[in-house]
Amino acid sequence: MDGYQIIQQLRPILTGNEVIVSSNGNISRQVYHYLPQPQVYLRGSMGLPASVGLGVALARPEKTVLVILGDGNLLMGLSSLTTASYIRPENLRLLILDNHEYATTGKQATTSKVLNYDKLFEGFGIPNIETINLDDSLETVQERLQKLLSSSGLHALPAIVTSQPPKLSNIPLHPEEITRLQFES
Ligand SMILES: Cc1ncc(C[n+]2csc(CCOP(=O)(O)OP(=O)(O)O)c2C)c(N)n1
Repeated sequence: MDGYQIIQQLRPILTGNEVIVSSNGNISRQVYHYLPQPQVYLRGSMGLPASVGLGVALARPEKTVLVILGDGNLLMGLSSLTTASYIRPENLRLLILDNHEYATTGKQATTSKVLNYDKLFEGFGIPNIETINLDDSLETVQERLQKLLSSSGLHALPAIVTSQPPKLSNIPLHPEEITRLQFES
């Protein structure tokens, strides 16, 4: 399954009480185009989605904060996982869309193929939902996404995805506007 198909699968299970923080590039564009607006669309800040998600989770304790990030972003900001685990906000969830590449900038390979997500998250002390794999059925994908959102406390869900993102236009919002829309809603 492509990352954007996974993002689309979220649509029917969102309750309206979530804030989504999406990583820069394709993922933010997909979240902007396929999921209800407004969300926190990062347009830069590569490596920082989990840190931003942690901040939003602390600022909005009444919301479930779902961070959706690519493997390039995860690898660039790995240290943020220790902070998230240490502070452990009840309302923070991480969904990793791992296509083994920097798809946004021309499909250069990342190093994520060597990652063992079970051990990685175990090491960081973050409970993870069983990884979504390429050949998983739609039902399995939906079940794991549902589990991520409904599990209590900090959880992560890695998803291995193929890379065929649709060409999507840029998000027509300035970062300051994105922040304002979020905190006014
Ligand atoms: C510090 C920094 N380095 C590089 C970039 C350029 N850049 C923007 S998006 C991106 C790829 C992000 O990769 P990933 O998180 O795996 O998401 P994907 O594009 O595969 O969906 C890169 C390298 C940047 N914005 N900031």
